[in-house]
Amino acid sequence: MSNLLTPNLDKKPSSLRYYQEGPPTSIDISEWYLSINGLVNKELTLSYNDLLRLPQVEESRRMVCVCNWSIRRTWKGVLLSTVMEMAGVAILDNQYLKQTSIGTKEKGVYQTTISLSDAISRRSILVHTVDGEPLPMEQGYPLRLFDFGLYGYKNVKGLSTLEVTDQYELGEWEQRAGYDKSGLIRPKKYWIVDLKKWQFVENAGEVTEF
Ligand SMILES: Nc1nc2c(c(=O)[nH]1)N[C@H]1C(S)=C(S)[C@@H](COP(=O)(O)O)O[C@H]1N2
Ligand SMILES: [Mo]
Repeated sequence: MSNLLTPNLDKKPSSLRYYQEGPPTSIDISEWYLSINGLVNKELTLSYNDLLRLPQVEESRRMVCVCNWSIRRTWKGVLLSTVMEMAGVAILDNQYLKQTSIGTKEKGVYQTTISLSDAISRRSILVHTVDGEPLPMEQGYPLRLFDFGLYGYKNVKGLSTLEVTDQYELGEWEQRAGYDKSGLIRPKKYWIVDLKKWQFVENAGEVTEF
């Protein structure tokens, strides 16, 4: 399992620093479902075990935060394309995916909307495991949708609903933070946590060159 471990993980900025609505204090996994609804042919309600029984992928990919740090880790889960196929979704331009977190009573939910066709073409993953272990609560247990071409604020932790929609809107927390709607990773200098150095990223979108 050691090849799955992220170097310098202890130097990663705290998850709680960027957790706007905060992680739920506890989750009864037998009560948790991922709902997939909206412009679908078939609404889906998937349990944690349903997701674990679907075809899995495990990939080393880099996530980038809008506040200029980045970390490459090994993420495991189900391709977004797998569940979109199951829901009978035709992948069209001008279709979006509105993600909603489980959230907390005190601070409500976190929501963000991304382009569906871009997310599919970038092999987005519904992640349940990182470096061989279930996601810690602060990092999105039980499930987190990752489009690795987008900044971290577009990857909802503690996911509960995916709605296919034709409305492309900025979420309330994103608005409060002053974030851009597309969330596409921009070329600039980032602190690369796992490599312990600053590195310039030349191209927009997913960082694949290191
Ligand atoms: N539900 C939810 N998911 C979220 C956020 C949030 O506030 N709420 N913050 C995002 C931001 S800005 C970042 S950088 C990452 C941080 O992920 P980490 O816990 O793996 O560091 O989570 C993202 N996902
Ligand atoms: Mo972030």
